[in-house]
Amino acid sequence: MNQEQNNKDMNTAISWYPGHMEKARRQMQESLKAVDMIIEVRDARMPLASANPLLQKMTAAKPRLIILAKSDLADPAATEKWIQYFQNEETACISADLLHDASFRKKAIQASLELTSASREKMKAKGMRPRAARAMAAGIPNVGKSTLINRISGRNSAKAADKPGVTRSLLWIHADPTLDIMDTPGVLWPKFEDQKTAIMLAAAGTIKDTLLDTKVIAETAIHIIRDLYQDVLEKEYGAAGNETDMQILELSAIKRNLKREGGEADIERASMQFLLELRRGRLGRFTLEMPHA
Ligand SMILES: Nc1nc2c(ncn2[C@@H]2O[C@H](COP(=O)(O)OP(=O)(O)OP(=O)(O)O)[C@@H](O)[C@H]2O)c(=O)[nH]1
Ligand SMILES: [Mg+2]
Repeated sequence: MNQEQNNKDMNTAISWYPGHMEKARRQMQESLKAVDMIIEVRDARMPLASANPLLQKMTAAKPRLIILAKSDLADPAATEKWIQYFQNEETACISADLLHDASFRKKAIQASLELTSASREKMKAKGMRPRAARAMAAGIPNVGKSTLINRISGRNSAKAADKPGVTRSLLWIHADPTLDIMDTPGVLWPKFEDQKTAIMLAAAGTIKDTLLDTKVIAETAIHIIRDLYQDVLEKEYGAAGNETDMQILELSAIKRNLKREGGEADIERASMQFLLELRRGRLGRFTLEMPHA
C-alpha cells in the first residue's frame, strides 16, 4: 500500500510531511542567519491551527510579524477578537485580504521596518551601510505566502496558485527598496496535535486533496460550523435543523443536484463540492476557532 492510499484509509491520522517539506525546513533553518525577521503567514479562519509548531520553534529568536491572511473569508467579528488576542500577546499582527487590501503593502512594510529597526541601528553603529531589511515569509502550504510577496512587490514575482505545494524552493525577492522577502515552500509538521486541527487544515486546502477522505473532512467541518454558526448551513440546504451532519451533507447533494444514477445523493461529490464552496467563501464567512477568553 503506498503512502497516499495509507493516509486515505487512516482517516483518524491525517498527515502530510513528505521529504520535500523536511528539505525545505532544513534549508530555511540554514537561511535564518541571513534573515532579520519572520513574516509568519497564518489563516485568519484558524489562527492557531495554522501555526506550524516546527517553524515557531525554529524561528523563535527572530522578530515576528503575523499576517492573518484570507481575512475576506473569515468572520470579521472573530478577526477583531484575534487581533486583540495577538495585541495582548504583544505580537505584531495584521489581518489582510491579500487579493484586495490596497493598504496592505504600506502597513506590512511599515511594520517590518519597525520590527527590524534595532538590527539596522546596530549595523549603523558598526559603520555598515544601511541595507534593505530581510524577511523570511513562512507558513503552512496554500496560506498566501507567495501572494503576500506579490502584493508587496506589486508584481507577480512569486508563483502563486490555489493548491498546496506550489512554491518548491527558497527565493529572495526584492519586494521594495527597503525590504527583501524570501519566499519559502509551505511546510507542515509530522503529527497534528489533534483531529480537529487536522480537519481544519484539510478543510482550508492546506493538504493535498488526493490524500484525504473528503467525506470525513466535510462531515466534521459541517459539525464545527454548525457549532459556531448555528443555522447558516441549515438555511443554505433547506434543512429543518434536527438533521445529523451526514444528513446535512446529503441535503447539500440534493440541493446541488449531485445524485447517483438511482437518484440517491452522491456523497463523494457533495463532500468535494462542499469543501470547494467553503474554501471560496460561497457559504459565508466563517472562523473555525475562536480565541480563548
Ligand atoms: N480569498 C483569498 N485568497 C487568497 C488570499 N491570499 C492568497 N489567496 C489565494 O490562496 C491561494 C494560495 O496562495 P499562494 O500565495 O500560492 O499560497 P502559498 O502560501 O505561497 O502556497 P505554497 O507555495 O503552496 O505553500 C491562491 O489561490 C491565492 O489567490 C486572501 O487573502 N484571500
Ligand atoms: Mg508559495
